[in-house]
Amino acid sequence: MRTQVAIVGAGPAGLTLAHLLSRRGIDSVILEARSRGYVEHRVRAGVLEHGTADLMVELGLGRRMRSEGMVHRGIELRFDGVSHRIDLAGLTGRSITVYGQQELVKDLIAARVESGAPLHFDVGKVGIEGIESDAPLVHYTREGRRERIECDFVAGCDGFHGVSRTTLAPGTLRIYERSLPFAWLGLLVEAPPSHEELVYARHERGFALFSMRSPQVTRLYLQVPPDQDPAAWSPDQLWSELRCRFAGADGWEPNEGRILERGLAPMRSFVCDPLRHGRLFLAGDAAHIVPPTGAKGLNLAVADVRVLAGALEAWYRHGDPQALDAYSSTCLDRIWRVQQFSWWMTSMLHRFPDDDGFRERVQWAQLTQIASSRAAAGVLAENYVGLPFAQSTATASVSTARH
Ligand code: RFL
Ligand code: PHB
Repeated sequence: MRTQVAIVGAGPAGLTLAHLLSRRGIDSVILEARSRGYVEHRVRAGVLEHGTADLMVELGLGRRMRSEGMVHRGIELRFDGVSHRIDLAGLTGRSITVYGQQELVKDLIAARVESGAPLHFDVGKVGIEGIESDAPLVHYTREGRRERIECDFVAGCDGFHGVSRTTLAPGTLRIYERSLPFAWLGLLVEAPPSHEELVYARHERGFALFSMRSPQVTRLYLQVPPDQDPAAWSPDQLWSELRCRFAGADGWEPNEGRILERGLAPMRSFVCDPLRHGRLFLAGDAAHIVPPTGAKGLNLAVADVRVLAGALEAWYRHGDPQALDAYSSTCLDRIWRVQQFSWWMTSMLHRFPDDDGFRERVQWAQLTQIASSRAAAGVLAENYVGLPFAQSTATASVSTARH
């Protein structure tokens, strides 16, 4: 088989890239290690930045998101038992859309399948070769047979544990990494959300987050030790811990209901540099991970492939390699800004095991400033709804020199 771009991984990065390329008349083949059912039911992110939601509409994929997704114009920060609303729309003129990642993935897959363009699930033993040549090769197994794809470029969109990044020889990439001394225990609950907006709560026992998936389903997270077994908590323990961390004078608490699903999300910050080697381009979680506090991972994955699709278009249409050459630095510019935001949100809201009281007071000072200063709230809001794309492109030349 031959194609222009072989895409490894059918998560938000790989699927969005395939649609962006097809819009530009560029062929691709997507290879996914898991089954369609698995990928469509993997519960993960829930917040789409303004620009991510707009892109889905531009791609003709916004119908269900527009009807079932929930547009939020603000979020709440809750500390010392009091909620402080951050008026995202008032501060930035923009909003976010709460729409489950798996719903977005379902929409992307349905449209790809309908178009008849190749998307292969359940592939095995994916290997990438010849990325330093003009004719890379991706080989894999499918239904017990060995297959191979000859292509011009390979997009490594196979997440943090994929093969693309590890294909590169040690020393090719510089890795920046921090692991955090806690994890999130995530719950999907059959209960109507008891509040219209997300609530980020800082409590001396640890962070808690109230979110939602639909008018019938609440999504909740609790900060827990990194090695915690999610099954070790009884429902009574979970509800009592959640009530305690959200407690306040207004008496607000999440509605309780049947726990439909629970899972543990480790927290880490990770960036590899550069994002390109020869004809292999890394995008999304394959290249970077942010702690989920800023709700940025999926959005950053989509931002990468937006840049990649534009660069591939310039190459195919005009034979111009400049944007492909700048891919890594253009993306890293945004990646580090998002990394900084996610780190800041995480360190402001979580309890750190080694804290001697100093960090707690600094957190309180940061939160108080956001609650009392429009300028400080504006910085949070601007990052939360998503940095504008023109800005990160405009600074590309600066970052090209730096990276
Ligand atoms: P994905 O989604 O991991 O997709 C990679 C795909 O590649 C496949 N794969 C392979 N395919 C072929 N061959 C191989 N050898 C392969 N190895 C792997 C995998 O099966 C998979 O289908 O990466 P992508 O596309 O880069 O997307 C990234 C996002 O999924 C991720 O950043 C977000 O989920 C992070 N995240 C959040 N991001 C947000 O923007 N907003 C949020 O509100 C948000 N909340 C979250 C989150 C992540 C969480 N967890 C579970 C870490 C909340 C949580 C709890
Ligand atoms: C979610 O709804 O899953 C969610 C919301 C906000 C975050 C992270 C996850 O910061």
